[in-house]
Amino acid sequence: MTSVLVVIPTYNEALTIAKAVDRTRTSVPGAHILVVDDGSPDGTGAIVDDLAELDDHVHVLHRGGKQGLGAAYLAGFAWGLSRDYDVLVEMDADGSHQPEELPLLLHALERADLVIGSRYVPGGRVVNWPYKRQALSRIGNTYTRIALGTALRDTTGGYRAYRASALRALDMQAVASQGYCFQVDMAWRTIRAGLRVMEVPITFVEREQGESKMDGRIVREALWRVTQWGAAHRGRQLRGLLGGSPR
Ligand SMILES: Nc1nc2c(ncn2[C@@H]2O[C@H](COP(=O)(O)OP(=O)(O)OP(=O)(O)O)[C@@H](O)[C@H]2O)c(=O)[nH]1
Ligand SMILES: [Mg+2]
Repeated sequence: MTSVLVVIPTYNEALTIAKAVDRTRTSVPGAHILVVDDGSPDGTGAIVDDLAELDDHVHVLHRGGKQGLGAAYLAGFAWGLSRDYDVLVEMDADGSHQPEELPLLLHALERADLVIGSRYVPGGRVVNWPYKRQALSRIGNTYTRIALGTALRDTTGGYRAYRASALRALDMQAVASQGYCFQVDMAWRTIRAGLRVMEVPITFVEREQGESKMDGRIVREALWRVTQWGAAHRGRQLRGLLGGSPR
């Protein structure tokens, strides 16, 4: 039996979290859920405390204040790995990721170490995203693919399933990425570790309630870091071509 932990980071998701938890419980009844809340001023943490009281499959990790998506996931992964879950899933609280599609990700994980729910492979869809937001995501993903030379179509996607063994094989202490660049960082580390990364199509739906935490700082961080990783990668390739050590 595989034990699955779905990690859901939250900051001000009082309007969306109960539904996300409920849909996930229905879709994969055996899975446990860990909500990592950064002291949301809107009371998200207290809502999940109530849910956890009624359901032993629901857990909460309360953190002091808003510390970014990456830090929340690292804390959630550490929580899950120390409790020996076999699979750790990343999912947003805002309804963009459909819990009903989780069985597809878990099924694909039988043949991979990381499965990314992808908007940009055949069969993947984006619903109700404003043109500007969609353009930013597509340009970001295309830039990442060219800079890093990967075949992945949705490196920034945040609906994912990792084998615990894959997370254990990565040097997560060294992950400094905070915003959605965290997703690129983790995918890139997984590829470089020689692990198997697979994309499965998902339908991504724009949030209907609550507010996005996406901002210019998050975009600048991603651009800066991806460019650095790309330059380092090309440098390694060049040294390899010139006969030196590729690393
Ligand atoms: N714990 C924690 N969760 C966060 C933080 N920032 C964002 N989140 C959560 O991460 C998930 C994704 O954040 P969103 O605001 O939806 O950002 P996004 O999906 O990149 O952007 P949109 O597509 O515009 O919604 C949501 O569940 C947020 O509540 C943070 O600093 N700490
Ligand atoms: Mg979102």
